[in-house]
Amino acid sequence: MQHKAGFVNIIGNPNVGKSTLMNRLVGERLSIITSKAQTTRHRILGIVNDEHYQVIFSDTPGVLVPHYKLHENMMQFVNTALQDADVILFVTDIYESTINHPDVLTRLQNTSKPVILLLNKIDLGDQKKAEEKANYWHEQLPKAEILPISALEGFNLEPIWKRVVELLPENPPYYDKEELTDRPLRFFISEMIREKIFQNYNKEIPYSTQVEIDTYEEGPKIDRMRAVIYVERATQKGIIIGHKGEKLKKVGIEARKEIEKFLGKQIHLEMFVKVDENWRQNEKKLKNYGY
Ligand SMILES: Nc1nc2c(ncn2[C@@H]2O[C@H](COP(=O)(O)OP(=O)(O)O)[C@@H](O)[C@H]2O)c(=O)[nH]1
Ligand SMILES: [Mg+2]
Repeated sequence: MQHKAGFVNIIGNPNVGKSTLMNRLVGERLSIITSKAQTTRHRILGIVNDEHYQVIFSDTPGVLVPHYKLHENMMQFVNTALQDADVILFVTDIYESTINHPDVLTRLQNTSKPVILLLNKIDLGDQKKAEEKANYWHEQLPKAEILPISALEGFNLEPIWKRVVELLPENPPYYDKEELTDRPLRFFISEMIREKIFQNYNKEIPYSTQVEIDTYEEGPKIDRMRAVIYVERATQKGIIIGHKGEKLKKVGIEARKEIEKFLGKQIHLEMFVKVDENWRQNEKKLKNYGY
């Protein structure tokens, strides 16, 4: 049997469950998940290896019409993912009936790549609603295979696996078979902190925040790390820290627990808040932060 390998790219509007699905399929918590839109800012790879195949899943930012330079760069991740996919997993849910950006629908209609349309959050609706949506999407994307799923509850994910492996092209592995992702540990740690920021602050705060891991020292029993939280304005710094530092402390405790679970080891986490004026609008700063 020839070895199969390929890129299976997960695309869709914000909040439909792309990151939840990716983590389910990969079996690790690589992508952060919150109830807020635009949590995922990068393209994140999750690699699943078997003796006979290598599936490289990509989680991507939600499709949107850009308002910030950061958004433009986020959409760039989506566009590349549409281009280099061997299989496209287009995720929508039982409530949605549009794609936020018209170009993305056109590209899905015209692509020669196989598209599997996943109607997610089936756990929240009835059969009738799911059928309505399935009919609607069948008209929009006649070539797509449609599967109702619940990423959250792990419902109906087996057929995705089956089809994905069938559709994978014959290729040698692209990545080392031991590898789970292409990103360094520090990236995932900063993402876990960002997740807690999304969960603890409102309005523009989470969106104005960037997290960098400054130092990381591995120890035999405990790893020590220092994170810098960047915000766009001085007023936001005060909000992040909160009265007597209570708010930041809460974020720190929650993030530490998450990171310890991920690493399977105790950590010491130090956090600082700094202002980086209007970083979201500055191409050079965005590059620097990896966008
Ligand atoms: N009820 C339900 N909620 C889901 C499901 N999948 C994801 N969610 C929730 O939808 C929200 C957005 O999920 P996320 O994976 O971050 O979506 P993304 O923005 O597309 O990556 C989170 O609150 C998830 O818990 C599902 O199958 N059923
Ligand atoms: Mg996401």
